[in-house]
Amino acid sequence: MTPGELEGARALLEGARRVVALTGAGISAESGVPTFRGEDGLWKSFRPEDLATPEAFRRDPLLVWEWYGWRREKVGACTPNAGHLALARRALGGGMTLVTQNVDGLHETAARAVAGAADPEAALPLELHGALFRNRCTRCAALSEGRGPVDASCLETLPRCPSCGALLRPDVVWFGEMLDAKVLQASFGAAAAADVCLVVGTSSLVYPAASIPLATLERGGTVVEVNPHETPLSSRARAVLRGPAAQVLPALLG
Ligand code: BV8
Ligand code: ZN
Repeated sequence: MTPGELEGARALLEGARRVVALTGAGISAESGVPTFRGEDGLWKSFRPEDLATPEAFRRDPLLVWEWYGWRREKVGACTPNAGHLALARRALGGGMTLVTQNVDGLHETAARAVAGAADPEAALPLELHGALFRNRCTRCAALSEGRGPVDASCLETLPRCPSCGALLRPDVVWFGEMLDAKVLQASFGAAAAADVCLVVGTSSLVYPAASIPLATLERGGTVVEVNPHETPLSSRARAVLRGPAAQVLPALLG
């Protein structure tokens, strides 16, 4: 990333009335959260179709809960990095909608840290794929907090619904499942109205999330990509900043 590229991207963002920021697992990499398809990728040791699908959960709820229990422990020890904080500060200033594919909750933690006693609302992200630390009942859909350790040693010790006693699941969107219609509509609506879509730390492989920047492009907006590596979106970006989010975002948004 050259100073000229950074200046060009800064000018695009400063000139934008409305910005949508779309983030993926890469923005949390420097917080210690493993990405999905990187070297230490989560999927490396597991295959998505083995674990992050409703079929897998029906077939082997113990294995799926064991994986999510491990992720909760790992992610629970992570804190937002300078990239999350820079985005939260910019979003609190107004004019930016934050949309994330991540389920780690680090954008929300960053929003509350930056807002302090002020209202964090403007920096709370639209969570396309749900939340790792939230449970949903497989029968009555009641939501509950899911932070503690998960005992996946047998069916009897798996998390149960406090209201109806049925088996709980992590409140995330699995492959083959629909995303929340309201969240999708808000995300695509914001992208269609945006002058710039800032795309940070995503391989742009998972749909429909990967279509969000296209909604900005279709309305004549531009894309700025922050990613150390090339992605299928890179060729559509007006500015590409090839660097890690925790370094690039403070320089870009600071
Ligand atoms: C659906 C939650 C259908 C669970 C996740 C074509 C069109 C439409 C759909 C499909 C299609 N083809 C296939 C599909 C189905 C599928 C899909 O897109 N598959 C892909 C693999 C091709 N989509 C779905 O199933 C979706 N549902 O379409 O429903 C439907 C329709 C009608 C009726 C019924 C159903 C649901 C998708 C959601 C799946 N759930 N997660 C959980 O987390 O446990 S997806 C999972 O991947 C995560 O959410 C993650 O966020 C997401 C995307 O990955 P990334 O975030 O991009 O992370 P990745 O590791 O891939 O990349 C990291 C990037 O960061 C890299 O580029 C790297 O270079 C960069 N990076 C690394 N370090 C840094 C960095 N960047 C910056 N700084 C750094 N330091
Ligand atoms: Zn229930």
